Amino acid sequence: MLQPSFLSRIPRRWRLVMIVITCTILVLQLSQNILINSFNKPERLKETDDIIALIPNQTTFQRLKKPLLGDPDFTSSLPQLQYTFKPENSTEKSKRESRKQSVKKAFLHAWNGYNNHALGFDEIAPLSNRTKNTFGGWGATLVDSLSTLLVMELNNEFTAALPEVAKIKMVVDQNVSVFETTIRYIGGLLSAYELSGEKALLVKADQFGEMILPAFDTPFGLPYHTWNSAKQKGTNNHTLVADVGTVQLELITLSFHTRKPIYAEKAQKITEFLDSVGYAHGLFIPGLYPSGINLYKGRFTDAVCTFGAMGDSVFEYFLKEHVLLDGSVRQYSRMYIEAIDNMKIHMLQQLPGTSLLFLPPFDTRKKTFKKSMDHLTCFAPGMLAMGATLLDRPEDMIIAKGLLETCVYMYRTSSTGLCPETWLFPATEPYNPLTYSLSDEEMAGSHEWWYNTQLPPPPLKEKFPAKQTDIFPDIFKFNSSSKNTIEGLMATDRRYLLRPETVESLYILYRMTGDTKYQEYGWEIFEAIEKWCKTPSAYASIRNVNILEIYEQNIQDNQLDSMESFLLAETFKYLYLLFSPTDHISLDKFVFNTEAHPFMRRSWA
Ligand code: DMJ
Repeated sequence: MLQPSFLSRIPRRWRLVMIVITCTILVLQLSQNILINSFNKPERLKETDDIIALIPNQTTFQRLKKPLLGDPDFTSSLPQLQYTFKPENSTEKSKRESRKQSVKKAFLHAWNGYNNHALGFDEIAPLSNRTKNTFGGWGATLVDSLSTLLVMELNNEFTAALPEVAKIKMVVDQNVSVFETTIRYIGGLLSAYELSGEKALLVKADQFGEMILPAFDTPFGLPYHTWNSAKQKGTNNHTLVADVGTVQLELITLSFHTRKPIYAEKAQKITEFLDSVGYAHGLFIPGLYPSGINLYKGRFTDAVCTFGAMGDSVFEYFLKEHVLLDGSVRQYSRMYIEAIDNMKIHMLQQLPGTSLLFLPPFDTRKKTFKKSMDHLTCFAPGMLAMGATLLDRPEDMIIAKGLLETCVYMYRTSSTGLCPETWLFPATEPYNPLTYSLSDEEMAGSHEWWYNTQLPPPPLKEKFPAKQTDIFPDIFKFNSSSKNTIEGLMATDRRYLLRPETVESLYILYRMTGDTKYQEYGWEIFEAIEKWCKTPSAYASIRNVNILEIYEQNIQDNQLDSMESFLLAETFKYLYLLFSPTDHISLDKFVFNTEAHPFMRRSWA
C-alpha cells in the first residue's frame, strides 16, 4: 500500500500523468471486454447450434458406384445450376473429346515430372528439376493432385500415389499457412476420400485437422496466419480475412465424415465473428470486409476491401457454405447478399461503350479505389453466376459475364495469349445497370428517360436480352493477329503464374449457360499454356506475358522456375471439365472448395 507521504512527494504534474495513464488503460480494457462480450452474445451463437445439430452422430457416407456423377439419391432444395444441354452430335463430341484428351495429357506431363523429380516434396521447380518445400514439406503437389487424378479417371496413378500419402509426417518446425494447409491438404484429402472411399485419406485429413486445431485458440477464434506445429506457436497477431473465411467448407466436411463437431464449431465461430463485427471493429460498409485483421483485438487493421488477393475467397465461401449445406442455414446467403449488394453499389466499375467490367480493391473508409485488378479476382464471375441462379439475382449473371469478358480480354490482348497477374484500367464510371454496355449513340437515344425522372426507366430485361454472345462491340472482336487494346488498359505485373481463376469461371459459365464460346476461350488459354509454359519436365510460370514475338525462339528465357500445385489441382482440372460430358462433376451434385477440390452435395435437413 502506498503511503500518503510517498504520494505527496510525487510532483503534482506526475500524479496527473499517472491518473491519465491508469484511466486510459481501464477504458481500453473495458472496450476490449465489450468487444469480446458483444461477439459472444448467446443469440449470435444460435446458428452455431444449428450447424452442429446438422453433423450426423454416425457417418452416412457410402462409397458410390459412379462417384464422378455425384450422389444419385441427392436432389437439391436449391434451384438447378446447370443448363439443360441437348445431346451432342458426333462432330461436336469428337472435337470435345480430343480437347479433353489434350488437357489430360498435359496434366500427366506435369504429374510425371513431379513424380520423377520431386515426389513427396511440395513442388517441382520445372526448369532446374530441383525441389521446393513451400507448404510444410508434406507433398503439396501430391495431395493437391489426388482429386484431379480421380476426376480424370487416372486410377492407376491414383492407387500408386496412396502409399506416398501414407508416408506424410505431420509435425514440422516450420511456420506453415493455416489457410493453405486447409484448402490444399485437408480439402484435397477429403475430396479424394469422397471420390474414392479410401479410408486412409480421411484418417490423414483428420490428422491434419488435429494438427491445426490449436491455431484457432485465440480470443475470437480466428486462426493464426501461420502455425508451427513443432513449437505449438503462431507467428503474429495479424491475419487476413481470406485466411479466416476460407476454412469453413473443409472443416464442416471434416466434421461430417469424422463425426467430430469440433471442426465445424471452429469454422462457425469465425463466421459468427464476421457476422457480428461492425463500425467499432473497423467495418465501414456492411459486408465489405477489409483484408487485414488483428486477431487479438478482433478488429480490422486496414479499410481496403478486395475481391482479389487477400480478400477473394471469404465471399466465395459465404455462397458455397449455402450450397454445401443445401440452404439449411440462412446466415450464409444473408451474408453473401449483403456483401454482393454493397460490392455492386460501391466497387464495380464499367467502361463506357464496352461490356467490360472491373472490380478493383476499394478503400471503404475514404471511398476511393485503385484503378487496378488482379487475376485472382477472375474467380468472381463464376461465383456471381452461381449466386444469380441460387438466390434469384438475374442482374448478377449479367455482371458475371461482363467481368469474365474482361478477364478473357486480358488473355486475348497479350502477345502470348496469357493473362498478366495485375493490370491498370482506364477512367471508368460506377456500374449502372441502366447505362452498362450502352454505346454513345444508345446513350443519346436514351436521353429522355435518363434525364426525365418522371419517366420510368426501361425494364432491365429489355436492355439485356437473354442472348449475350454478341454483346461485344466490333472493336473487341479480334483474332490473335489483330490485337486491339484499349488506351490506358495495361499490365502492371506481367507475370502469368499458371493461375486457374479465369478457367474456373469459364467452366462454371459454360455449364450454366451452355454457351460454347466459353469452351473456345478456354481452348485458346490451354493452347497458350502449352506453347509458353511447357518445359521438358513440367510447366513453368511466365515472366512477361507481353514478350515481343522475336523472343519466340527462346521461350525458356521467359519462363520462371516455379509451378505451384494449383496448376494440377485447379487449372488443368477446370480445363478438363470444360471439355467433359456435362454430367461429369455436375455443379448440381458437387461444390468446389477454393482449391478446386469437389465436395459432394448432400441433404442436411
Ligand atoms: C489457389 O490456391 C486458391 O484458388 C486460392 O483461393 C487463391 N489462389 C490460388 C490460385 O491462384
